[in-house]
Amino acid sequence: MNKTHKTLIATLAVALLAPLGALADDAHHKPAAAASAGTGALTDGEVRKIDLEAGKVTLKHAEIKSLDMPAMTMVFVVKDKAMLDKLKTGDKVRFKAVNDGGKFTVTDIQPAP
Ligand SMILES: [Cu+2]
Repeated sequence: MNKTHKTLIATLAVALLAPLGALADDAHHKPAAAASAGTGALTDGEVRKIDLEAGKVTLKHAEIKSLDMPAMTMVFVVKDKAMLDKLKTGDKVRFKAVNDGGKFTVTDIQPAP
């Protein structure tokens, strides 16, 4: 094997391996799946019970990152009782909740798309 051949093989090897390296590199640097971060993020939930008098709603909800809460079923207070008018048990919803001095309060709720 003469020098020219060695150089050619080395060049080919680089040409073949470089794209693989680039792919692997790309995988490592991909941003974490556009996290549903952001303060306006809504959480998926399902209405389990509505208490119009008390202004409370029981929701089976997905993880709420902003409240550091795993998925569960729990009672929320609603900011405005009128929010309950458009809801009924079994509805799939998307909502936003805040921790208002220890009271988990729904500030926005809408039908799931
Ligand atoms: Cu909860």
